Amino acid sequence: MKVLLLLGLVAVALGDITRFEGEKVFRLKPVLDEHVTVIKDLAKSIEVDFWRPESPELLTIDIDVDIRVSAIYLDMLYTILQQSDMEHEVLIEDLQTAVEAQADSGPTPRTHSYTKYNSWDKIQSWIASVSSSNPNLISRQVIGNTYEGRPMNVLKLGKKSSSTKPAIFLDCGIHAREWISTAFCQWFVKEALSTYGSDSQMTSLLDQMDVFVLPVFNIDGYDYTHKSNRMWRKTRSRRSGSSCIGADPNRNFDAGWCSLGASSNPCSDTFCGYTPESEIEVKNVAEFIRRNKSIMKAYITIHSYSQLLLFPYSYTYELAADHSELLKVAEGASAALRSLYGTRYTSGPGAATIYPAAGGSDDWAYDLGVKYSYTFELRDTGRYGFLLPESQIKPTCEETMLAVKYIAAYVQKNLY
Ligand code: DDK
Ligand code: ZN
Ligand code: ZN
Repeated sequence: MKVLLLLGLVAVALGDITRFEGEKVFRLKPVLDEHVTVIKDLAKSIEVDFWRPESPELLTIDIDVDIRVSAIYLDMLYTILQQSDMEHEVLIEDLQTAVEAQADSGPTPRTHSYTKYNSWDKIQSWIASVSSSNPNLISRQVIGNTYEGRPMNVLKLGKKSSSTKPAIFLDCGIHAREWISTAFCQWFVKEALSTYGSDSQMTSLLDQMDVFVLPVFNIDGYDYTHKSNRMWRKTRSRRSGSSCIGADPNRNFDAGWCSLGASSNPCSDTFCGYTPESEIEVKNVAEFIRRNKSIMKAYITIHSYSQLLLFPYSYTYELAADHSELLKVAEGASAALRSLYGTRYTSGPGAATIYPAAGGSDDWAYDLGVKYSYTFELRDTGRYGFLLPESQIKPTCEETMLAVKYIAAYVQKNLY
């Protein structure tokens, strides 16, 4: 009894972190309608965490499905796979081992590092110091607080000017568990500050335009992935009437809201929220972009994983009015990205390239009038999934910089 009590106290003190011993990540290959039904039924009877696509509503035939299943359900899964004769492979043998292998070995640095996955506390103090490092190039503003009350800082990068400049909005960390995304925004800020004046493209970009960077969109969720559950995706908002927490911020924008590829079930990982912009983080960003609508020329949002460069639409299969131009720029950006390490990206409109998904930030920004609207899905294609090792932060960010700079240069060239 005393031991139990003690263990309980220790767990509370440590903040009860979810462990993943014996859990596996599978890639299933449904090639028959029956296979799709089998996976959907499975999701109803046992707990399945969908990694790609990110919820059972999004399943279709001939598209690989990555799922996480806990140890207690493995026997059942194997039986079902055998009975239905569905091809599959194991991507991650033991998730807890993979979680632990994600961080580089060696001591954890006390300070912020561009080649580590930093906690929110470290990112917050980094925001404070980096934003006061060079007043001629960077400033910050708070666009509102998260559900749990954390301030959402937007960093404005660009040569100080008395006139208002055309701008690009870049956000990272809409989804909590996509840690490589959050790492990229920090990398972008570092590169902008350190290459201004030496890199002619960066210099001209920041002379002519401002880049607004939101380093972590879903701060509450991100903090939760560090302290409690590495696999959390959504916000952390609560409502009386449901015991399930959070909504998917990338289903909560007012763009064909909750019509397609989103769930109205508060317990789903793709829950669209109770109303458009019900999530305060989404509302804060939408209001900031609406307020600055006249200067916003591009919107870029960073996710993982799948190596895709997507553009509108995702809420409909219809092609965007600017489809051919958006595709041309995406293909140029993907080629630039590939030139560094050979990493291959696929580009195309969201609905046809990944899956239909209404309520996304890119579709919303595009319909508002921000023509160059892009969603990146960074490395990898499933070997590590969300648990991309820290050793890949540098190469991933370097190659992604080339694509983002390609888009920015194109936008800049077509300003007037
Ligand atoms: O939100 C998603 O499910 C993925 C990133 Se994890 C992107 C879907 C396509 C863009 C949505 N407008
Ligand atoms: Zn995402
Ligand atoms: Zn993703």
